[in-house]
Amino acid sequence: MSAPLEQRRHLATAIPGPRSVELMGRKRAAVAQGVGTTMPVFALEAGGGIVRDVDGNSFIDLGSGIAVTTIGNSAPRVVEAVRRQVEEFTHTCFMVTPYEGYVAVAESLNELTPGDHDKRTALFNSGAEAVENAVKIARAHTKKQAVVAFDHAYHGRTNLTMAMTAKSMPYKSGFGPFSPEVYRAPLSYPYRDAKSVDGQVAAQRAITYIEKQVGADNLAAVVIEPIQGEGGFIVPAEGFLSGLATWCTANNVVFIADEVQSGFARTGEMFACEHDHVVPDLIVTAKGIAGGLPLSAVTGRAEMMDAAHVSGLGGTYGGNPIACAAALATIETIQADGLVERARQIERLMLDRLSRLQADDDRLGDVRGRGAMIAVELVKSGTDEPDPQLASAIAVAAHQAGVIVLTCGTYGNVLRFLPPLSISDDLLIDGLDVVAEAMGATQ
Ligand code: PLZ
Repeated sequence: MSAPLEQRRHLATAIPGPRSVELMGRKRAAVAQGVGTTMPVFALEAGGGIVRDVDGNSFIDLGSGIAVTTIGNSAPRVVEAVRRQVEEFTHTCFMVTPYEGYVAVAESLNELTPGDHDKRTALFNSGAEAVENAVKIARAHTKKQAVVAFDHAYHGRTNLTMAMTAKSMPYKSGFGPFSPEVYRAPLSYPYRDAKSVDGQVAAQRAITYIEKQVGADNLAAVVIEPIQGEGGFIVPAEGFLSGLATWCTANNVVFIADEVQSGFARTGEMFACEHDHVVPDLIVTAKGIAGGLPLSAVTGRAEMMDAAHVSGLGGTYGGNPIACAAALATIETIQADGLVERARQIERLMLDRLSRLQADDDRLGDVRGRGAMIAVELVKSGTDEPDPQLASAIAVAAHQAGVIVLTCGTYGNVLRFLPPLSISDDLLIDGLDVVAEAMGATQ
């Protein structure tokens, strides 16, 4: 085992350093430009709350590789489980000769996801692939075709999930035509909705739209992120998700929660829909599920999951044994280390710090989120007009000072914080101080 990574922000060179600059040159010459870069620094090692680059710079990680390394990079139980599995076998294809790890992950997900009904699980590789499969399952179960997604939604980059994703640039522009029978309904967006639009009103607004423009008789599934990720960490008003779920049940429509970003202890519950006491018919998980290894899942009501005929679901790598070993170790880590509670502590620390900043600076239009999924929506002073330039100026300044932060939002004006739950309070406070300083410097 290599020495543990020192948990300290440290800049050894200008950002990016010379070795990263050289590697960026090679990237430009070898990798398609469509695959973008948030920060032009190349990672060498990562763990706890730190990512160290090839020039010896140590960054505070407030991104977790987009909400993936929730339990921390190279988390000890994951490293050990993966090492053991790699030595035993790396792949057989679960559809050819099955193995226990896959079944154990399915059992865990059936147990951990909301609701005590009979459940089944199928495993895949990426979030988008799992969302696609959830839609396949809903169509097979209802024998209907239409799918409703929401304003600001993000569900992936495959053809069907591009259709379900709201934002054109950079995700969809020029890549159509998109899958048919996908409709978009209005979301509950408390910061931008009129005061009179509470959760129930927003749910009714969406339901009316769905009934009038799609028709429950045609609708297989409503797919929603319980807390939106790429769309801006939008937490819907209380009553919105439950209103939709109730309507779905009454209308033979499958209610699918896309918890790819919000799942696995990230928000201070194992799954974000638990905050609203909503039990989805199908729940899609990925990202935080396996400590960084590619794995995703669809878990849901047995009668719906089993609607797809034998061999109708699958894929060469879905539920790869190494990823399954990592997932089991990840789940064990969340439970043994009390990481759901840790996410709540992180929420208190971040909301407290960011609300104090907001009190002195009205460009922080909204501070929102749950657990270790917290964001600031930036606006022009004295207005609610989105300010994407400010968001990117702050992000770039934070990067230069040694903090990894990401932006998001339909208008690109949201700074989001997704620290690993393995980060120390000291690092988190230092990271937020850097962000605050970056914000101050733009005044
Ligand atoms: N559903 C809610 O957040 C992935 C996308 C990064 P994949 N979000 C990060 C990018 O720019 O590609 C995501 C998500 C939600 C689905 C997905 C898709 O998951 O594993 O990236 O396919």
